[in-house]
Amino acid sequence: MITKPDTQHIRQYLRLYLVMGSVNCNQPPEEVLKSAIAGGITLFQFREKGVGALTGQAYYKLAERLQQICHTHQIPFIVNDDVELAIALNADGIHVGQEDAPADQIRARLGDDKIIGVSAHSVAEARQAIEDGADYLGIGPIYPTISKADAQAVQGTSTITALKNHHIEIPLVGIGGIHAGNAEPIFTAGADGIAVISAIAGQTDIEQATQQLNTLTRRLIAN
Ligand code: TZP
Ligand code: MG
Repeated sequence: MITKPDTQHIRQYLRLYLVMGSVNCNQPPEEVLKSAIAGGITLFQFREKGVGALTGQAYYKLAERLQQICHTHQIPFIVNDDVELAIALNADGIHVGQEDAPADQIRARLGDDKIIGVSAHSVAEARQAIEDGADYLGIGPIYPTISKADAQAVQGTSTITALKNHHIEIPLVGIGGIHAGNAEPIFTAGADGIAVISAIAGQTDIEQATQQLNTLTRRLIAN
């Protein structure tokens, strides 16, 4: 476990955010995560969802192993949706959607020292999440994605731009169909980072793909 980062550090953690579970991997997830860390990811979310997702003890054990790898390399370990798992593992944080409990209720269960991310698709949803105490917002899908069956409509960078126009200053990460060739507009619009599944987990050479995104996002964030 890490101590809860302040807002500026959360921005830095969001720069290159790997989201994945076993379903997204063509190699053992532990190997995918180790290679991605070697390539330079800054944050990790365990998202075990979709056809063939692990359940029960296998789900829990995988989460535990991935958390251990994150811990060794001081990468914060975020759990997707599952408050019970986040509590059981004493994870560094959780990421929830609009269909999940609001951030204030989750905070009451997890404690003040945890990172809470919320998916938001509009200025209204963003304002509510901020009021509820979210630490960062996930915005997407930016581009078409094959990794989320129930994804909302593709929005490009319009929501990020709208949030910035409303002077909403919470850390933001874009997600959905992002790869090295289309990441730039997301940073230009004002996001602090990109969250990806297939652009890392779906690649043959995970470390090299991550390195490319690492170099690119470092450059884009500096501009
Ligand atoms: N939420 C919105 S799009 C998405 C999630 C979890 C999937 C992102 O996966 P990919 O492969 O990077 O498009
Ligand atoms: Mg959810």
